Amino acid sequence: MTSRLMLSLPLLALAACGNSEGGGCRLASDCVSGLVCFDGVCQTSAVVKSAMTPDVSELGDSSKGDSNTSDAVGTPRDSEDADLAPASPCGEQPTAPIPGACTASTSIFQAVDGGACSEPTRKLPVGMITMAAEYGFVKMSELANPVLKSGFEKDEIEVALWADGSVGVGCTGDFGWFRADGDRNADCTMKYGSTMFPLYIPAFKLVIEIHEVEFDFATSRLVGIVDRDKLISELDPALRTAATNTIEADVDVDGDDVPEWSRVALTVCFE
Ligand SMILES: [Ca+2]
Repeated sequence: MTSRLMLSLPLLALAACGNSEGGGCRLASDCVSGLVCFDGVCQTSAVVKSAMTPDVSELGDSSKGDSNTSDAVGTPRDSEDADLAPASPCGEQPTAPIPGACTASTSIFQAVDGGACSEPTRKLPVGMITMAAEYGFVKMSELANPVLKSGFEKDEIEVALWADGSVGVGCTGDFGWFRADGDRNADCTMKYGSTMFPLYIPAFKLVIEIHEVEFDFATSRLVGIVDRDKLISELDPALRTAATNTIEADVDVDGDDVPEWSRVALTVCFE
């Protein structure tokens, strides 16, 4: 009992003081009152808010931005192949067409009562994610992309596709998205599956759940929708107003003609 108390006292003292501006942090509570923990550093909310509010003139200048993200990158030199297989901006991917060699799913992600779960046919780690400047996340993509890039470079983001049978262009095996082994439930079913994608943003220490996901193996493009109110409510309180101004609602999910969710498009590249 005594030793526990002695251990916890210095921790309490740390929490009460907190780091000043520029100091390291994991959570807002690691910083002194009034500062926000962003990208591992205690910062004033004004600094973070300005980072979340991109210069509108910059957005205007890149008027080709929208078409760039999906089309220009894959501009084919070989126009004959282009119609058959749209190029992925990721380059060569492990999910390219398998000529006549698709193996079927064996239902390894179906619920099993008390048995051991079968290993996936393949696990494909994601090597990079880029958020498109499209839909409700046009402004957010400018902030998110540098964070995603450094997150992958520092191995802070782990997400993989687990396959049951052959997946990729032309094959119809089953698959799901996994951040860790724990994303497979005890009965062998999947926490996220193929229709939900867990997008971890290291600077926010937050997993954004993307719903109604569709992933195109040929173009590496993933599109889905995000519960905007839930996302904003999970953010550090100091960032909520800025996020409200940054993420636009563009999808009406309950049919009252007022949009409340936000569509997002990602390019998801495997290693
Ligand atoms: Ca609505």
